[in-house]
Amino acid sequence: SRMRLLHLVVSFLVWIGSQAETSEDKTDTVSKLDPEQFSLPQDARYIMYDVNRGEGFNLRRDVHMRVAIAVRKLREKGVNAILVLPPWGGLYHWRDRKTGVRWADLFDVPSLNSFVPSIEFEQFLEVASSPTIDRIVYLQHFQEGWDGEYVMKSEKRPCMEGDKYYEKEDGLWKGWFYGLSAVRARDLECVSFQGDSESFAELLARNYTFQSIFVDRAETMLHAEYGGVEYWRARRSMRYSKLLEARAERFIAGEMKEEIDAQPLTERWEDEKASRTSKGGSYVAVHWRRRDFIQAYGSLLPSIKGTAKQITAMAKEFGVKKAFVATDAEEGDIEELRKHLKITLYTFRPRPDEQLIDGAAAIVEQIICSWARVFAGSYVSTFSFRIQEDREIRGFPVETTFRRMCPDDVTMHGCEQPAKWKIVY
Ligand SMILES: Nc1nc2c(ncn2[C@@H]2O[C@H](COP(=O)(O)OP(=O)(O)OP(=O)(O)O)[C@@H](O)[C@H]2O)c(=O)[nH]1
Ligand SMILES: *[C@@H]1O[C@H](CO)[C@@H](O)[C@H](O)[C@H]1NC(C)=O
Repeated sequence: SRMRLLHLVVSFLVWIGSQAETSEDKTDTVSKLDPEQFSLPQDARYIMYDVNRGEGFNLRRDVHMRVAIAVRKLREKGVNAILVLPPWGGLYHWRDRKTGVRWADLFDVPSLNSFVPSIEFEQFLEVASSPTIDRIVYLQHFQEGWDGEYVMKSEKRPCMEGDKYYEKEDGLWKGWFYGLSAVRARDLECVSFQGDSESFAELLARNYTFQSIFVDRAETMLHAEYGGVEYWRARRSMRYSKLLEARAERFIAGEMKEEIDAQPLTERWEDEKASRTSKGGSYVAVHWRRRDFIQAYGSLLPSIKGTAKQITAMAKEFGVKKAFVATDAEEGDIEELRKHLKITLYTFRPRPDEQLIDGAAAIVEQIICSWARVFAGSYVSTFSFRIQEDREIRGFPVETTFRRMCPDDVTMHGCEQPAKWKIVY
């Protein structure tokens, strides 16, 4: 554990060093730390969070950005706050039922760390003197609703439901801390909260002294500016793990025999520049969300035949003969789709010996979609939204990105196209 602690301190010094290099960058003064006045872990404040249990992976990524932005704002207020990355797991859509998945298995943690200091939960447990968190703050709504106008407010209130998820044992609170059974919390309080990452940072700075705090139902906190510069900075720092990027590249080159032909990522996300010149491989990509979405949105989604028709039309429009489909569909449905298509259909399925977890395979599919000549997503799917963002970051023309698959009967259901959340720098 001493070795690991040393490793953590070293990575922090590296991180501080990387901040120093960018000292000309006037927009990025927040994360700068003075190593003379800063020692680990004494004056650090650890912030961890969780999201409503039923929420899926890609909405959780969005909540992560809200929290990361809040932690940055807290640092601007002079608090040496460090974001603890919540292990992934217990997700409804992951059929392998994996828990305790580290962020490093899916994302580029050094990149996240250069937006706001971030450590894995297991590293937190190593630096913390005990696996006991100071306080759980359970965010809830105001029971009386929001009275017409939306104002930022927060107030400690009796728990409406928060205490049902925790149980007191030997004077400490027990609950779901990412499935790690030894973790406890000293205090639990419920806070009725109506506000964004800015007002949340204010609340933390003003009302709490803590060494470690666990914010439950973090999705209650809204974005201060959805689609604004800070949003995109957080999003750009959320790069995928290099291994998964490489896996997607191998698939495109090896299986699809295509070239990527997109603006390469710069070494650091901070150096990325606006561009609209990427062409992408000569294939169309579609996110074809099935399973629970069919129950939820039924007639707003295309049938299998309708899907084939739209893929064919899009391939024709862009003059390509290959299609990649990211999908959670049953194999039988994919086979049927293939029968309706004259062009070659590709799907990504990892080999068993690769030991790629469900969550990682899904990301590989997202990456492959993000490098296509054109992409069409599924209606209101956050999985699709994240692909659109990746294409914005990678410099694709807007008209190749913000599309969706339409229902068969457009005259009856319409086919409103997705909002164009264009990247801003
Ligand atoms: N491999 C793979 N998995 C997918 C695909 N679409 C959805 N999934 C899985 O299902 C999950 C979908 O949940 P989210 O990531 O929350 O996205 P969403 O489409 O908004 O779904 P909801 O959470 O149900 O609203 C993904 O994270 C994957 O685990 C796909 O095209 N390929
Ligand atoms: C935070 O502190 C202020 C001022 O002391 C108080 O009015 C407010 O109720 C507190 N909020 C919470 C959520 O504890």
